[in-house]
Amino acid sequence: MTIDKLMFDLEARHPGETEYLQAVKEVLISIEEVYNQHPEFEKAKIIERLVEPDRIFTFRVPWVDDHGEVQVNLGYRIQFNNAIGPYKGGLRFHPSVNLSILKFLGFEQIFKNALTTLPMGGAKGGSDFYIKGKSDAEVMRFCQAFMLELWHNIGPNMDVPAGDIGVGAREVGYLYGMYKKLIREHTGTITGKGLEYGGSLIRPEATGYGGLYFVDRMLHTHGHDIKGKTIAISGFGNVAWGAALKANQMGAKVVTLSGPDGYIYDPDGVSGEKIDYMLELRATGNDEVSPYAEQFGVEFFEGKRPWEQKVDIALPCATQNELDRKDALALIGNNVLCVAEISNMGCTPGAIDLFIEHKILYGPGKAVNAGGVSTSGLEMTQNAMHLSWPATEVDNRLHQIMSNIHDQCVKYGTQPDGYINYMKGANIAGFMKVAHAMMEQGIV
Ligand code: 2IT
Repeated sequence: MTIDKLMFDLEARHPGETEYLQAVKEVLISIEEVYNQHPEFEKAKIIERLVEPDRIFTFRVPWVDDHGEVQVNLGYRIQFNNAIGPYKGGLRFHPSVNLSILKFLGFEQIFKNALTTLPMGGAKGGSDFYIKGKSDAEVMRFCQAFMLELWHNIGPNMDVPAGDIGVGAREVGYLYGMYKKLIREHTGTITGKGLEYGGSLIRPEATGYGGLYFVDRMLHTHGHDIKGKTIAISGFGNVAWGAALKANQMGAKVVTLSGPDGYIYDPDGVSGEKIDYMLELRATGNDEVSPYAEQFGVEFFEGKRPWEQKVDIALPCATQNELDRKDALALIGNNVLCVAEISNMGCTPGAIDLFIEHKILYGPGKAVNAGGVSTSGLEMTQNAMHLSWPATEVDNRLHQIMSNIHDQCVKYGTQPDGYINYMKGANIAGFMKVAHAMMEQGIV
């Protein structure tokens, strides 16, 4: 494989899809060496097949707002790869959503899902619909219109969507309600469902919990204890919430949260009622963090990112490329111990290069945030068995899965000098599983 040639061809075919090209390039660099040790992969054009989705659906989503006006959004579902299980991955509703972003997310999802050890292929979907400022009735009508197009192409053994940014329990409920009405079956076709109709305990917390289990393992492996460490978290949603809850349980202190408006610094720690407050505020459709500063009398830094604060651990929990070279330099200058992405592709390639160069413990999203989709996989298992597990059962399994992912990263990512390159480890471990599955199933 020649990365330059592959990337050149891919760019010519998909001009301007920067996030997608970024995600592919990162994986190619990581796997180059092992790939070239397997001439059979090259012969079967594994890479050329893996980088193109199996299929992409794009559709128009017309709906009527509360003023009687017709609105038109775009909807997408990208079924990327189902070599190891049914297509699986979230739906993102956000104005930034475009084909490039969903293709990067779908591509990452293939390897993430492979790392979980559960039988799930990779997919992603969503819309440029913005939840902010919409009434409950508008959100419902939009979700129903979205599902009216999508339902033909999903199913419990075909493709199982879930939430992502802008798609939480409420949206999943409306999407599932319409799906069920159309198909006239109650199956586990969407995960992140409410507990009363097939959802799994721990699923709402799972991404954040899993992220902290992973960070705990990273620190432990390097002789550190998470207890007493200070943590900068970005974001203010479901992922940040679960991460803050678990960080507190583990005896660490979360000192920042952020939104599109800026970040807050809370030296006493985001804990207790403050964590509940964050969820309540989000439930009102607000994604800004400045109300927290007013409510609890802490400092608000308008238009800034939390990475300028001195902390032991940095956890991007918001969106892609939210931590760049400049942020990485600030963190390194402040002697950061560990940076772990709970968001997808939270760090830019330049930032990652710096962390690796400075031998900082760096955990990539596809490993660190895999707890969310893992618990979705456990929801699928429970639905297929027509039962629901108690919280401890789900949490224990989540714990085990995250430890296992950590150990796969160590196995494939330990460098000759002993430094663990978690990015390389995660990419190689995920890739090898998918590549072997593809090899055994022929040219399809
Ligand atoms: O990025 C992700 O892994 C998710 N948004 C969760 C996907 C899922 O199917 O639970």
